[in-house]
Amino acid sequence: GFLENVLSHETFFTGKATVKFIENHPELLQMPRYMNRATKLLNYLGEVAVNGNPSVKKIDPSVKLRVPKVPEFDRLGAYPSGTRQILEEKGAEGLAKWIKEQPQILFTDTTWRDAHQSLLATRMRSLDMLKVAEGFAKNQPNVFSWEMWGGATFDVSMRFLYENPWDRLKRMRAAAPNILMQMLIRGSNGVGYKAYPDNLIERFIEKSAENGMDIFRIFDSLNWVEAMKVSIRTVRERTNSVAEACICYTGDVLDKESKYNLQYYLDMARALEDEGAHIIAIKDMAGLLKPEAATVLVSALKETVNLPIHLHTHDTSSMQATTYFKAIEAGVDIVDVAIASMSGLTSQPNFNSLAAALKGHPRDPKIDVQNLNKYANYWEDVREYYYPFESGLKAGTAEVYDHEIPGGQYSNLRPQAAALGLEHKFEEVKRNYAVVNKMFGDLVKVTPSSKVVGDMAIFMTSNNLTPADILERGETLSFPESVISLFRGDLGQMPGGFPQELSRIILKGEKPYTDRPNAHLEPVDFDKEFKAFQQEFDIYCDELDFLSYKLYPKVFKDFYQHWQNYGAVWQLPTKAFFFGLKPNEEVFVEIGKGKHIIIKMLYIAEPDENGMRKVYFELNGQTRVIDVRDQN
Ligand code: 3PY
Ligand code: ZN
Repeated sequence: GFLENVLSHETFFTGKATVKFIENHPELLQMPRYMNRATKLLNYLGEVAVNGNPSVKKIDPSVKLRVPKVPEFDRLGAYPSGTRQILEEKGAEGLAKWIKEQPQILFTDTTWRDAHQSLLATRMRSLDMLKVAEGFAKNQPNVFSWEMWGGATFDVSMRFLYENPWDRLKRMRAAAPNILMQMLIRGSNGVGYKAYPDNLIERFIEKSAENGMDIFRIFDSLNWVEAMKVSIRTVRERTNSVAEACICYTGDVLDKESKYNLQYYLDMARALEDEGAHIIAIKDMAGLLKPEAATVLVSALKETVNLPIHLHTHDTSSMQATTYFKAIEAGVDIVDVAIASMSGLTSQPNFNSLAAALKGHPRDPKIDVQNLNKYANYWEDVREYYYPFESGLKAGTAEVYDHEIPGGQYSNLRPQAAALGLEHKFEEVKRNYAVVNKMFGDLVKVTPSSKVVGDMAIFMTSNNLTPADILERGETLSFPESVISLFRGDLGQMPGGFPQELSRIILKGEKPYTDRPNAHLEPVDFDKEFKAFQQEFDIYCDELDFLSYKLYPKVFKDFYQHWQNYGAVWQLPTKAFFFGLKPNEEVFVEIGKGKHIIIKMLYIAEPDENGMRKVYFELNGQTRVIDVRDQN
């Protein structure tokens, strides 16, 4: 304990201590804090040893976990200059100009966000990213940007990883000061699933930029430009960052019958340019952009707007590398890729293979593929630890052109259906997804609108309903809350409006909004509410925590409580975090800068008459006992 530390300190021991002693050795006061932290981690490891990690439904003892090998890099050497320096020197508009003028194809690496969101239910932990972040930034300075934040990472990191999402941003920023960091933001829905007050979105963007975010990829889940304006303006006017505005791609641009035809996308791109976007992104969240369509869309966009074009897709069909080649030949400026072992299927196309295939091409990205392959090996080994979150999808599927399910949702939908006992009806869920899309008037399907379509598809499947049933018996049905909310206008308006008859049935007489849902929300009173927040939680909770709380009150509360009980569990190695320790297994944990502890679990005792078990540990060689309630 604390006293022991003071007493055993050499100065004190040898009688040379003065009244200034403690003042001169503040580290001694730190000791009880470290011990307290270590105890909390034992609480966590004890809990996982007895009851498991709630995210891990089944442990597969046959999975062999290898120790991922971090590729070598120059720890003491300077960072080569990269795209971040271009932004710093030239500003957002200068960067956009640079992108357009330089001839190479540029790559955004999504390994840090969309790849694991789409393959592993967003479960990648910061610790596994940070091990390679510095080296990757030093070894691969030609990468345009890392997509490493936003989307579902914000809530998942608190909800399931018990990590502070802001911490990830700050640490990744610090680890890669030469590379542009980018995030996905759902316009007026922020990083959530509903509309937030405008001033909360503004503050969120400002704080994200202040803490290191360079590029905001902004979209609206119904492609409603109105709902993107606050975000675009905030990035432009209150930060030095880049506003990358998305057109979400749906259907088939070559289909003359579709309302999402070429003219539609060109008009939208022009509107976004007028609004002040620095870059236009084609956000192909389901991977529907076919090769020929890419030629047509990219060429037309390049002629229509004066901005760089950034293409995002998912490889669910397994065709998207071909789409990229066509897009590259049509002049697209940047494409999104994921490191080989985290690529393909519902994730992005393969970074390594694409970079290798482009060697000698006039737009050769000049990527060191040999080195990149070492990172693929690292991520391959890391990925094994996340096996409980794999979707089980084994090959590409042409069905995606029919159901149009986004990559990030696809891997979630099966477990969602399974949780309701509908796994054997998954075919029907997918078919109903397309049926609902048609019934709702053909809408853009991306978070959160895609979630609504998924909820309705599951609702219809589990109740054996057809569209005709909905029209005939709709008055007697209680629709999922998300469906009512969509038709009420909580997610905004869609091109052509919602089908009126269906709207009447779903809303049961309630009047929908016709304007922005955010216009109906009370602005946040930051000064007043922040004080109340600190009183409820802790004075150490800062304004970033306050933003987390305002975006996700319940999730933040649970995260905070977890942190109080179990401490900084994000410091635990991934194996221990998900699977716990086996008897006599030992882990080494960095609990502060240069401060390590060694935890060994000895054994778990039988439960007593109250269902409590004692879990025996060794903490830095000393035996410690933790009491855990057996929930099994
Ligand atoms: C998200 O909003 O999280 C997405 O990835 C949408 O594609
Ligand atoms: Zn995506």
